[in-house]
Amino acid sequence: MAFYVTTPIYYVNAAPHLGHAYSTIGADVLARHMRQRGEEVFFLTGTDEHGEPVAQAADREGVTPRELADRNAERFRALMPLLNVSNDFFIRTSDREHEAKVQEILQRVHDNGHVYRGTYAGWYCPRCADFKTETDLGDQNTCPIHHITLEREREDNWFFRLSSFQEPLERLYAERPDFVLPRVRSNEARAFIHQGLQDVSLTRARLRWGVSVPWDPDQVFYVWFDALLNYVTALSYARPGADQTETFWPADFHVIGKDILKFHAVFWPALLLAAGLELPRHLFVHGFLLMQGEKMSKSLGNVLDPVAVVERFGADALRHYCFREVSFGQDGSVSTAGFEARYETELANDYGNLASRVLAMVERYRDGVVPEAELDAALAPDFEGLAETVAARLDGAEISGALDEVWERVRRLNRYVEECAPWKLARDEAQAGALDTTLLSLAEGLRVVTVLLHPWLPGTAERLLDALGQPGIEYDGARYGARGGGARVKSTGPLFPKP
Ligand code: ME8
Repeated sequence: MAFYVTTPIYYVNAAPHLGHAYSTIGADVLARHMRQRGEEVFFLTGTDEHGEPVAQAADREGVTPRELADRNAERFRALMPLLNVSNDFFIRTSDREHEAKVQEILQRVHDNGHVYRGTYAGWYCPRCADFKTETDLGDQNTCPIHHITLEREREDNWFFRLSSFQEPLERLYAERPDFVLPRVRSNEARAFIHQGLQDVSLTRARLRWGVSVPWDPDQVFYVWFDALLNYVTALSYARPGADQTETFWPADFHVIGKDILKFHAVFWPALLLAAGLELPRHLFVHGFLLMQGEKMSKSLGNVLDPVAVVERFGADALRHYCFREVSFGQDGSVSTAGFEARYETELANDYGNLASRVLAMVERYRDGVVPEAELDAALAPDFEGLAETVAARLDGAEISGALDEVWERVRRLNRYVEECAPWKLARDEAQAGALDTTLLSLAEGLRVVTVLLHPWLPGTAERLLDALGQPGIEYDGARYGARGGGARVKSTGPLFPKP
């Protein structure tokens, strides 16, 4: 079966920060898990390069939008391998193929009768690239997100008949309660639709940095329509010479932050319906990473640099921290101190020490070969149904919930070491059989949690499975008892050394 997951495409008006890394790692966890399950996966990320957010930032820096886009797109692209992110393609909306496909699809939307000429008069935030209603505005006509004073704009452009999708969208939300997850975000989208949908500008007259409108070349498409379409256009050219749309569309998950809910939960399905395309299966909407109580954002400047974190602690540590510290779907605070604490207590102590103890005991007591013995039945109930539970959680993109399930078992294995005290068994020849059972059970439990942890900790999991002499990460090996004894272990340095 095919599985298609996407991240938002990020504006190239500044360097990436931890918020961007967060969505991307979330999508990567789903992609890696599905590959373990043998699915054919396509995982897309990339950059959103048109519109005022980029044009104005370029102006401020005294470079052309193209120069700024080239510079920052490269930083986002380079971030992916640093984060151990396994995207299959990196789209840039300035790709010629993307632009051509946007023109083709939006021409069709026009020809299908969903577009008309009109005049926009109202408020617009060039940083959000969003049209604001009076009720959206903060004090003195400011953008409530960017705190900048907005101008009233008036321009002749082309409108998309969003209002005519009122009823189909209401039906969509009534029929598919899991179209938007978690449920609170679905309710939010429904409430927005319920207020009554207004038509929205499809094109901009005053801007040059964008995809030009085929039926009116003096205009460019409003950046959000150009951007949303990336999810479809990428499939047509990501693999040279092969159009993968049939295989992967509709997407299984668009992972997004709650700031861009309206665009994805309202504009996007309406646009797809207007273009005669199928709707994605789910949007998963996560919350904000906060720093000092505020949304981490480039305009507020309270950002953590993911590159610096990775250089100090490694990518896997960051991937683990994000989903342990903040429940995926909710807002939560992050900090360097919190990061260090979890690194120490969970990665270095809970997991890293467990791994080094198990490897060392097999080495010391059984010359480095995991004994062939009976598994300890005492651990069986703790692992019963675990792989299925983790898979079911991840089918709903519950990335923190799934990780919690596995971490409970990591802790269970630590308690098991203390309960069995293999160092005492080793002193008594009569307990040789019991020691065999304990060592096999520990090696097997450690192997199972490591296979399950692979989506979060891909580098660590590979290293540890190799040290256990059991390199496979396939999901059907994620059952306690799926492998027996006989493997030769080798030592590995500390998995999570002191930074
Ligand atoms: O909105 N916490 O791009 P963008 C969690 N180009 N996630 C965060 C975050 C935070 N503090 N800050 C950013 C755009 N993000 C458009 C998207 S999609 C067709 C076009 C993440 O660069 C989160 O996923 O402003 C959020 O939705 C996204 O970055 C916004 O990135």
